[in-house]
Amino acid sequence: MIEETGRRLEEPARHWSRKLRTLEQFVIERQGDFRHEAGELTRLLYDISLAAKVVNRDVNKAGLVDILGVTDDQNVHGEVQKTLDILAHNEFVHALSRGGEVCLIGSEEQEEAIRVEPNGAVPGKYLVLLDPLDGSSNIDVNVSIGTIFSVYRVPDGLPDPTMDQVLQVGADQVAAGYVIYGSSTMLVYSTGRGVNGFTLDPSIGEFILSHPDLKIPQRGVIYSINEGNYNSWEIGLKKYIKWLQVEDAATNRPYTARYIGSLVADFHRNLLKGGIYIYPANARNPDGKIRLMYEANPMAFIVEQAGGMATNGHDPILEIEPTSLHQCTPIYIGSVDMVTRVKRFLSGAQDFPA
Ligand code: AFP
Repeated sequence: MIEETGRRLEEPARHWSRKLRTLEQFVIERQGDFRHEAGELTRLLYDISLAAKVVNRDVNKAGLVDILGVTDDQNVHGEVQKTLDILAHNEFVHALSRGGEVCLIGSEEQEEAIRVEPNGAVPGKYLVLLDPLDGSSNIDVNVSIGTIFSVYRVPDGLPDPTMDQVLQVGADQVAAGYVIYGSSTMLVYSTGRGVNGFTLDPSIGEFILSHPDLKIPQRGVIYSINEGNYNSWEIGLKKYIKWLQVEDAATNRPYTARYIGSLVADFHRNLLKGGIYIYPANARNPDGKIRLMYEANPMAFIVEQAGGMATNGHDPILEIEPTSLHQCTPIYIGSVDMVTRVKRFLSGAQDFPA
């Protein structure tokens, strides 16, 4: 476009910005994918992304707090970590309480469900379950951490439900996602029509579509598991891990071990590159350590939408009947070929010396 004076109005930078799709624009464009009232989900995802930006800012400041000892009452190591956990919990709860879409929140940081007062005459129709800061033991060593969220619709006819009344199998999630606070900050989510990833551009404060229609490779060469617990694993898992470590050019073995100890970070890497994340039952954690409702289910929803697989070793994660908000489950999640293979070892259909 040219002004009367002949000066060009369109600068190259403005032209470039037209190609960007922000999370908000994308969610609005894709409202038709959502089987319920689309505006509600748009608002809910907006609230989540806003809280994520605030938590991102605080996570980035954590190191500075460490060095500068910013406030008198904050003492460094364990305290900073604890403070960030609670801070993230508060941010997400506040953000989700504002819009009026949510009636109940379940958080890893709080034993009891949080009831959200209706914002007007009509109570919220959604239940949100979240792990506000997953992998928090990694905060003070500057390693990636994340937030995981899971969204369900509350069945009609339950205006003031209790958590027990609305806990549902993972297959009933209407949306799920995670935020990874890493070398860059990303938000990855699905409403059941594929998976899309957005990278936070800190200069404009927006999540920008960077990974459209994510698909996990069908097979990978990365396995992520805390091998320190080897001695207390079931025999099938021991055999599988030994099988992965044998040299065999035809199957690209030995595979590569990568374990950060942050589910979000390990999962995100395996989603992009192909791989398997395992947290099995062990002596200390007979039901595993990963929480079904706000860790396993949302990640299973994402991985299945990306063409991958998630199981507790026998059954699909998304079909496990929940019994309580904080229950744990063993989890094997990632590329289809790898999850299928480990299931064969667990069932005894494939054998190898442990
Ligand atoms: P924290 O949030 O307590 O650090 O737990 C993180 C987590 O639930 C998951 O993100 C890790 O993969 C897993 O625990 C690590 O557990 P181990 O330290 O037992 O390997």
